[in-house]
Amino acid sequence: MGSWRVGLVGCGFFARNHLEAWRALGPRARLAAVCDQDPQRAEACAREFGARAYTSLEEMLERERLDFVDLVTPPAAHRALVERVAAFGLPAICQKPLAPSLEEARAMVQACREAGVRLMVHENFRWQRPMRELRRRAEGLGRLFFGRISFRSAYDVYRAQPYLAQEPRFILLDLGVHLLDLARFFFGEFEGLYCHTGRVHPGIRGEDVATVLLRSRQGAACVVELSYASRLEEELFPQTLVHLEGERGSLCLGPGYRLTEVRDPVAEGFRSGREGLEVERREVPPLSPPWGQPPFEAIQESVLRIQEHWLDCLDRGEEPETSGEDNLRTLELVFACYRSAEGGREALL
Ligand code: NAD
Ligand code: 89V
Repeated sequence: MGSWRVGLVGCGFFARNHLEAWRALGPRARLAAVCDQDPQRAEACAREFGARAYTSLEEMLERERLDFVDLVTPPAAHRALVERVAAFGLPAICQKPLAPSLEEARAMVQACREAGVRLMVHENFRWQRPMRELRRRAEGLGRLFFGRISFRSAYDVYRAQPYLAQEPRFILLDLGVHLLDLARFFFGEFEGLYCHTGRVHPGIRGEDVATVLLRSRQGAACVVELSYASRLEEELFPQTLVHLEGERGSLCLGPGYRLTEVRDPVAEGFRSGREGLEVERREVPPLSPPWGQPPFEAIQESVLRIQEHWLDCLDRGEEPETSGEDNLRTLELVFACYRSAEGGREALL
């Protein structure tokens, strides 16, 4: 196992989680340099995390001997940075969404393929502990025929991420990308979808509510719900609730990370009625990392897990789960949602 030298670009709101995770993953990873176009941000980060500061990627690449680059900049900056890192011959991690358009995302993936370097999209929701637990247990449900993946909140996401209020395409691209990736994680690939979107908050540009009905290649239906306008009795941010039904039982991840599993212990395939069904309830809260802070622990833990996965892949020479190629299929779902919502009809994949 190596000690991998990391250069990180983009020292804003979310980078702190990456930086803390690299620190926690030492000595397998060693932060060598940070870069931000804002010199004060770069220097503050460099001081706090013991790295050298740069204001240009070019200079950082030329002066440092890096093993890979971790990009935590806004989506509009991703393409130029990923392509430059690839041309330099280094692997890259790029934050989600990979790009603001499918064309740009495809060009980035192609550039990495042609340069022969690995690209992982930092698609972290599937690395949340309850999601891994659901996926493991879903194997015992037989053929899945229904799912609901729901994120409904009134959390003021614009306070820490004010740029989200200015995005012409907001919740599907920023948050939907996570839940659509979860849908693929549980159900595999989809062949069609319907989507309805809306804007409730009067002071933002894009959509802040969306409902998607997906049809899987195996014939399952999965509903994905997204909202930053839901004033509910209990504010659950950033919990994602999941309900899965299969031929032999169901799984339900509810508020407070309560997981309920109902299964038929005897059946091979489908059996009618409730007789003999077993019910198991347990809690699967996130295991907060050392820097974890409420309410973000589930997300912070998933950052640590996906970065650890990247190091495992580098050690073993393997492709990460959410490689650039893989993530294109998630982004295809996102843009199919916009097509469906704008055209008022099913969008085929
Ligand atoms: P931010 O605006 O707070 O920080 C971005 C930083 O990048 C800024 O400091 C900016 O100066 C710098 N930057 C921009 N272009 C640059 C360039 N070309 N070279 C060097 N520095 C540059 O944004 P954020 O909220 O930290 O979001 C960054 C990324 O992280 C986005 O893609 C966002 O979607 C993603 N994000 C992911 C999660 C998650 O759970 N996976 C959560 C929040 C944000
Ligand atoms: O980009 C994101 O993933 C954020 C969230 C708050 C959900 O982490 O918007």
